[in-house]
Amino acid sequence: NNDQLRPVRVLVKKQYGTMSKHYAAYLKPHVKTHGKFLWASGMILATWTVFFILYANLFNFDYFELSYAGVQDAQPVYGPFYKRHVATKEKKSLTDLAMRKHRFNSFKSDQTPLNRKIPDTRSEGCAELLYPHNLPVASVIIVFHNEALTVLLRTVYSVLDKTPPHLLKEIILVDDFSDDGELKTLDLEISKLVKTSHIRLPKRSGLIKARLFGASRATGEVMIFLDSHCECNSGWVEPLLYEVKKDRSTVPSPIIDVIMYDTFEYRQANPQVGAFDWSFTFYWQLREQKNLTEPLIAPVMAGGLFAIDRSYFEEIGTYDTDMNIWGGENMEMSFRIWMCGGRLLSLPCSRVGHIFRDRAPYNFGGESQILTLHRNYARAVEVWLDGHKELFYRFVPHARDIDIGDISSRVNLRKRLNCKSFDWYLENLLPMLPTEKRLLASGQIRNNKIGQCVDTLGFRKANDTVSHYRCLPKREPGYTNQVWMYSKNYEIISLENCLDASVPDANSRAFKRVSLWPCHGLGGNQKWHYSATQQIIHAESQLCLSVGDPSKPKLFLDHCDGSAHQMFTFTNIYSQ
Ligand code: LR7
Ligand code: MN
Repeated sequence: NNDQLRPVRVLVKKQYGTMSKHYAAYLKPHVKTHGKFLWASGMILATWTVFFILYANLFNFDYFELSYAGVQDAQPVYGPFYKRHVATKEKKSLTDLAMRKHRFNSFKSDQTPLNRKIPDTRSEGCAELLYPHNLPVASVIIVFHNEALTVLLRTVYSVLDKTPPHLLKEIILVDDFSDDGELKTLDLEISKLVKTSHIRLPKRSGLIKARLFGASRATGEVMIFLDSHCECNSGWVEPLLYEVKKDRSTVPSPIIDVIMYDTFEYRQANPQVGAFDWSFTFYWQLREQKNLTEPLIAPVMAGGLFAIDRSYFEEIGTYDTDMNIWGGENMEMSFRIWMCGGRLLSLPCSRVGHIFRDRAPYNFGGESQILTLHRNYARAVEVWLDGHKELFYRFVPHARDIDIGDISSRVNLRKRLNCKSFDWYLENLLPMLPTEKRLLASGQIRNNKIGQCVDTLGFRKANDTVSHYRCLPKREPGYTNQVWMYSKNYEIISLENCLDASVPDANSRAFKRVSLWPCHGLGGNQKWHYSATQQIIHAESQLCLSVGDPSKPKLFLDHCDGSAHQMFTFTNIYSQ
């Protein structure tokens, strides 16, 4: 009967277009069951997919159990500013706002659980190591000025979660006179947490004094300092405490992983240690390791993240309390610890993430950042660098003119502790850093024909082209880009990089551009002879450093022709 067939015909038409009634009738029972089955299962699948996507997005699975903090249920914990629904357009403007305010994407942080999971980045073999149960107990000290609330809370949550309770005495937050309203609810948030307290300084003191204030309140055997935008990783604390327990004059740091300032992605860092150049710019030196779990000898600490025995911290002279706000205290402390009998380590088995940003988001208490920084540097230099301070001043000339105040108590401290010389420090910890004893010449490299100086133009990455520029007086910013050191290994060094040229094809009259490359100490493309005729000759190719040909790069290699375009003078030549 036709009435029963009608709806089926419609269905069949929809699916197969036109086809004979006869054929449709033949297909009828088949299509009917299939269609229903497909439709039903499709709907079920679609419902589940939609549900899953919503669920996974709204209720991020990516969080840990707050087991150590006493909260057993795994629940995502969001900061108080967490908003679930934000339109895409609004998202962008909130992100821009956050970047301007904190120099990292604090809006992204507000959208991320405080107890999010991060990958275990410890070096291979670390997770299997066993540590003694009776390690010293730690006070964690975190100083901050106008930190983003959720970023600060995540730092604290990660300490609570990743530190076995019997090893954590307390967490001391020191608020360095923040004036950001966002932090009003901090006390309330902290009152929900165990072992955590919060003190507020009565005036802006800078991170050095703020840390000292935290230290004065600490009661644990070991103090661990952290920046206020960190995340501690699995097993971070045991290796630190173990090294201090073995030797109380060891000051270990974790390997500092990277929390991306824009996406908040947590990334593993390579095993590396701190080093510096003559402008006191801190940089990381990668270290090859045979045994991946072995501690690394660190010439200097980055400054923010380290563990130290509480009584040793006193004994070794805490900090220079006349350093202001930010910067240089890590250099001073590193020199002091090494030269006065202690040592600094970086531990590949201890991992803590840190948000690195391009510049400070806060003011420097009414002074310029560079003045504060250079004053702090100069205080460290005058106390610790002995005869080597001239090299520092060559790169940071205006630091010489800064009033650095009284340093006598620090000089006395050095005497009292009977500390070794800076020569000893350099020989043992940074044998590659050029010193006057290791130099033939230094200063600006001036070409007399065009009256300009060889200049890095401020680029310091490997393979950046080197050029020339108007010779700058010492006081002008950019002067440092024209300071070179000509070493007894015949390298021409700018800070930690060397003038480098790959050898041009032997039969081409080709020039080659001259670039910067990390100094390798092997000669080769980094070996230059300074001739009595003032030529700078690339040893490998026997070509001369040249300027003044408009068809070529500003600084290039060419056949030596004795012209003034290939004659250079150094500011200082050292008699041997
Ligand atoms: O006036 C201030 N008061 C503060 O309490 C200025 C800063 N601070 C706080 C601030 O909120 C933060 O928690 O001090 C901490 C460090 O300040 P950052 O994060 O702006 O400094 P940074 O990470 O750029 O700088 C590194 O060098 C500094 C030199 O003074 C300190 O030693 C930092 O602790 C140090 N950070 C690290 O070592 C982490 C790894 C970075 C690297 C390399
Ligand atoms: Mn920091």
